[in-house]
Amino acid sequence: PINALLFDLDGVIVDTAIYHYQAWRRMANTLGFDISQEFNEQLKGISRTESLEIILAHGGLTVSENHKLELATQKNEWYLELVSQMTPANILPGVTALFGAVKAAHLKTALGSVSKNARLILERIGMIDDFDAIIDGTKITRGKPDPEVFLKGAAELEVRPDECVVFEDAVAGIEAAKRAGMLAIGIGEPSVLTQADLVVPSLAALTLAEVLTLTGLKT
Ligand code: G16
Ligand code: MG
Repeated sequence: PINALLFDLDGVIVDTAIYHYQAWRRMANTLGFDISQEFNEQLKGISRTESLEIILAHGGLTVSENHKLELATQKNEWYLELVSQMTPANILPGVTALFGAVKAAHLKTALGSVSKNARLILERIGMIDDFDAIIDGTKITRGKPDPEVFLKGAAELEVRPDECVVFEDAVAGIEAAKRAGMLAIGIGEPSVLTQADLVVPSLAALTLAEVLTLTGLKT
């Protein structure tokens, strides 16, 4: 049976992806190049340091480790300026209703995000007390697609991986969930999230009852 629901943050609970993109783009522009929204897709669910490496390679730049640290810090400051404006109105459609049903059914919930700012964002949107466990970028050593973030979530909730269903919008996140031995529901496009057990356009398109019938689909 499914006993726990694990949620990615960015792109599932809130749409901070646009803020990450704006902050990275601002940084790239100061370095003399631009990044497209299409390019940004591959950064979803990827850690800050790995994202920086991918962007620098895209711009054809080699910089010192010290300079990398400065760039990552500057990007994060710009990102946090955008996050500081967030309110509960930024919670994505369907999230509040699903959490209501999950609590009523006494199922466990965990956050599984590689972001080091996850707690701050949950505070801003008023959801910090809605999770039984919060696994974020400060608790893991390997980012998605490594399954660590979700395996730690299951461990903290004291459930087995095969009792968990993961909600993810990123290709790397779906891969992490499957490598963890969990069911994976993709939020986005079926043509992009090809490894997911089910793909929906948003959490608003899914009821808890539909989630719980998924066990039979497991491959
Ligand atoms: C999120 C985003 C990534 C971001 C990462 C690290 O992951 O999808 O784009 O690079 O967090 O964030 P920060 O710089 O705040 O530590 P997730 O797992 O929530 O989708
Ligand atoms: Mg995400």
